[in-house]
Amino acid sequence: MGLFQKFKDMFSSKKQREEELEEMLENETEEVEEDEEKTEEEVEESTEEVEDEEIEETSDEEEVDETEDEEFVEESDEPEVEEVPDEAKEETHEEEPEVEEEPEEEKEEVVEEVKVEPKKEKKKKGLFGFKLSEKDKDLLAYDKGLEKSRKEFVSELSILGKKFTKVNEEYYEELEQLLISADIGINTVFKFMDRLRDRVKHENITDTNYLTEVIVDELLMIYVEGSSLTDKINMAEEGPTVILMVGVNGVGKTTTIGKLAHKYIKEGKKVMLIAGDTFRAGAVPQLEEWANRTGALFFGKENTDPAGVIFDGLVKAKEEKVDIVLVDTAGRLQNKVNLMNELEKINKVIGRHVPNAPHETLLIIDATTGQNGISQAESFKEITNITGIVLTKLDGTAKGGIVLAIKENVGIPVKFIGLGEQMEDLRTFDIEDYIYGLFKDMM
Ligand SMILES: Nc1nc2c(ncn2[C@@H]2O[C@H](COP(=O)(O)OP(=O)(O)OP(=O)(O)O)[C@@H](O)[C@H]2O)c(=O)[nH]1
Ligand SMILES: [Mg+2]
Repeated sequence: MGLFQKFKDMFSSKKQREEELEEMLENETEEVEEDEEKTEEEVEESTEEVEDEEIEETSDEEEVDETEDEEFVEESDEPEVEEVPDEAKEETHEEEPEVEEEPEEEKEEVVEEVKVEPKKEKKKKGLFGFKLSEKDKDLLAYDKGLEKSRKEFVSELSILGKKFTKVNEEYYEELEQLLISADIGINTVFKFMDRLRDRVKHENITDTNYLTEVIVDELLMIYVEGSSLTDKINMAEEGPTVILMVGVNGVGKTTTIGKLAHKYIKEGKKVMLIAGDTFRAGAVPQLEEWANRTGALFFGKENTDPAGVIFDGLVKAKEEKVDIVLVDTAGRLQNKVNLMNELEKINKVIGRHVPNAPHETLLIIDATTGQNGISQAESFKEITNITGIVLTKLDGTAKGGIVLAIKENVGIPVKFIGLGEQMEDLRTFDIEDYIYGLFKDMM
């Protein structure tokens, strides 16, 4: 069975690793539960342990309160506990509802109560904490982010195979509907159905269960076919790499910039965010907040000309020897000519300042908008030179088939996918992980 079998074999190691991870997760949860039953000293010990790990893990999450008293911390070895001067106690009570009474003699007890907190943190973080390799994180992020598509589309497909005992017209009609509702794109679906009918005739297939495998095989063929499109990000050989983000309102441009900043900073790069969306109220501070959260440099001014801000930002980026500049833009497509002119101006400014820049122009598409997203991609392609697509909010849709439609209709590589709202939830698009995330229940 062609590709299907090949993938099945190829994925056996992924499956095995996934099982290992699941087992680890189970153990981790048990471990935490056991922890909760530990005696007081044990709790104290384990808290120290967790804390060490926590400091590394959460240094960029601003969890450690810097206002706490150093002496007190040394004594109790517990950064989460703030010193409570007698006169300030009343106030603290309001902020910390768990701490009810706090006379001097009960302080010890209170400290213990608060000390239990890092354990909860550990439980919540589970496998996404500090133990996993990037590859493991990919596997789990794809698994979780594609759950909706997998559960709906793929299980519907299996049900279809069971519902019909024979391949007939009615079966084809339901299958066609199913593919269309998964946002595979009408043209792709028609082509696919023609190919499938041919194959059924040719190989004389009558068994619908077997046909389900053939369908997956054919879908994989579309995914893989001619996949010479590169998903690599074009990096500058010298000076800053400039990445421009475009896309209509609310698709996730600013969030994606935050996620990319986090990714590159983790890789040791110096990153600057430039707020080229100077018009929408709140857009500039929103980006600045991402800069603060990720530790990126920031450049932005409200109510000015975007090209001007980008110009000044790039001067600063060169001075500061920044490796990667991520430029946010306003998401307006109401007037195509205006948008085209503005992007042209922005591109000129960038190109004049940094040779061969922008190195990437990434179009952000919200996967939950389905075919609308495909039309946006087609429009933007006419307006400017899009070098890659970031498909966001895949975690919020059962229509994972949109990746296929983009490939067939737009012909621009998907370079990243968004699988959630957090910094960690951006993943480099990997066709194997994607296929596995979608079809693993059938493999
Ligand atoms: N579930 C989920 N939500 C996402 C993802 N990416 C972005 N979002 C959410 O989508 C919403 C819009 O994101 P923004 O980054 O503000 O979108 P934008 O394109 O910058 O919007 P404008 O600046 O208004 O044009 C926010 O609530 C994000 O948290 C994703 O991959 N998954
Ligand atoms: Mg924005």
